[in-house]
Parts: sequence; C-alpha cells; structure tokens
Amino acid sequence: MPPADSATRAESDPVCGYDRAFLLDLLHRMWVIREFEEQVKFLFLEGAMPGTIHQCQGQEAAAVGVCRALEAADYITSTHRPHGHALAKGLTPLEMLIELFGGGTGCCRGKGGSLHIGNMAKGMPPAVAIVGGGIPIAAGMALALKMQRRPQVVACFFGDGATSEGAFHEGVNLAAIWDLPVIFVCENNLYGASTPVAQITRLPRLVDRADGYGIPGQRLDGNDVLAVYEATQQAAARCRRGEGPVLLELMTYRITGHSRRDPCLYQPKDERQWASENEPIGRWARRLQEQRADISADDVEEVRCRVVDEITAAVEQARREPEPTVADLFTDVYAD
Ligand SMILES: Cc1ncc(C[n+]2csc(CCOP(=O)(O)OP(=O)(O)O)c2C)c(N)n1
Ligand SMILES: [Mg+2]
Repeated sequence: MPPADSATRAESDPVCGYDRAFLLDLLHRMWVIREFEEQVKFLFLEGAMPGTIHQCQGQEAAAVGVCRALEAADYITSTHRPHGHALAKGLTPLEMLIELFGGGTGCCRGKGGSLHIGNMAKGMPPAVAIVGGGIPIAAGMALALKMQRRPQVVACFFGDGATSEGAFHEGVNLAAIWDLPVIFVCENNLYGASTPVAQITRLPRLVDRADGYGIPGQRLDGNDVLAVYEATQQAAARCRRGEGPVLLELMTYRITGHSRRDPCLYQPKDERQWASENEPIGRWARRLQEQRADISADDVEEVRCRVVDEITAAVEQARREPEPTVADLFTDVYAD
C-alpha cells in the first residue's frame, strides 16, 4: 500500500489522534505479555517450572486494550488463561515469574501458581480456573462496590466457552437487574480447548446473548488494541454513571496451544495462516509505522529489544528467589 499523506492519515485512522508515547506504550504492554509467555513456555517445557499453564499468545490486544482503559483502582477477574490479564492490570513480570516458579516471594507467595495468579493490591483477585467461575465473583464484587458507593468498575474476562455455563447466565442477569458496574469481556478465540464454538451454541454471534439480559453488547475486532481500548472506555464510563453492565465480544485467536504440549491439530491450516498474519502485535507495529510519520521501524525494534531485556532479567532474578519454607504452609490459611 502506498504511504498516505498526513491529512489522509488523520482522517482515516484514529491512531493519528493519540500521543506517540501512548501508542508506543500499548505496543510495549502487548510485547511484555508476548515475551513473558514465550520465555515461560520454554521454562515449563524444560521442567524448570512446575504445574501446568494456559498461555495467551495472540490475545494480547484484548488484555491490554481493556486494562489500559481502566483506572488503577478498578478490578478485573480472570480465568485459567490469566497471564496477559495480570500483566496488563499492573502485576510485574517478576512477581509473576517467582509465583510460577513456586517461590515464596511471588505475588501469591508461591501458593497460587499460574492458574490462581493475582494480587488484590493491584485490583486482581486470584484467577479462577473453573470455566465461567469468575463471572458471579465479578458480579459480587460490583455489588459490593455499588453498595459502598465506590466509583470503581470490574472488568470480567472469560472465554467463548464460558458463555454456555450456568454461571454466565446467573452472573450477567444479576448484574443486569441491579445495574452493577461490570464490563463483561468475552475473549472469543473460536475454541473452548479443541471444541469449535459453533459446536456449543446455535448463536453465530455470542454478543447476541446480551439481548437476553437486556444489556448493551458490542462485538469488535479483539486484535485491534485501540478499538478494544476505546470500547472499554465507553463501557467503563457507562458503568460509572450507574447505568449497568455491558457485554463486549472481542474476536481474537490463540496462536499457541490450549495448554502446554497442545499441537493444535484441530485448527485448520488456512485459519492459522490468517491468524498469524492478523496477530495483534505485528499488526499494531505495522499500523503505527504506516500511519505515524513519527514512529519508525527503529522505534518499534527499540521497544522489542527493551522488552526482551526486561523479561530476561526478571527470569534470572526469579530463579534466584527462595522457595517457601515449611512454616509457610500454615500462613494465609485462615483470616486473622
Ligand atoms: C466448569 C469447567 N469445565 C471444564 C473445565 C476444563 N477446561 C479448562 S479450559 C477449558 C476451555 C475453555 O474455553 P474458553 O472458555 O473458550 O476459554 P479459552 O480456553 O479459549 O481461553 C475447559 C473445558 C474447567 N476448567 N471448568
Ligand atoms: Mg475460547
């Protein structure tokens, strides 16, 4: 495509209306998630990390776009695939890596691991690995916020698979009738494990479930970080006005296995090809260079190199952290 002139750019692409630093920050945040996941993948495969993992390569724009539109004091709930959400909400790679190694100084003191990662001080209760399990929790947190007249909102992440769980119906319906401040964020990556979404529902558009609860819904390109950011901003503003929940369906794709060692044989080759061409980080980097005269290939490469250094240093430090002690078995079991 020939380069557009700046006037055409300003009219044609919303990236022209934003600060350069903000746009590069979105790139940085998405790359932190990608690099974190890539390094963690190899640490698990070589057996350096215990347990199991579900990774989110390809879905970074959803986590970053949503969380960048939230305030630090807002909350999120997450799923069995929580690393991107946690990083986007402000947990550091270091506190998370220590947690994944089972270290006693991790964000859950080594007791949560990948599937229950979180940090309440940063607005993220430990992730819930039961599919749909975070949805009633988000509604409950939002009810507490409303009863305490606090201004925060809850962004509730879940997958396409969760929309056919009873917990989805109950949680969304309660949030709807009580006008609770919840942004329901469905990351539709087309599969629940190896099952295509079309095999678990007759609805071609999951967002149409919003009509069943009488709330607004919006389906959008979940690999477009700016579109996700803008939609979340609007949804959060509506929640803060006391007008009740919103359902966002973010169309995305997982370019890694469902869990470790999944060869993804159920994903057709042409679909994978399309997904790798449309994965959110490469797309965003190309778009910035095409649409912004003040962002070059060197700027993009600088961000990537900085992220690789950051994550590599965090992994080295996390490896050196102490394991929990036997005495730690008895801490954090009961409330004081
Ligand atoms: C209630 C429940 N049923 C089954 C599982 C096993 N399980 C873990 S992840 C998963 C697929 C979930 O798919 P989706 O909600 O689309 O999220 P994605 O994995 O695509 O991010 C399943 C069936 C579970 N954890 N909880
Ligand atoms: Mg899914």
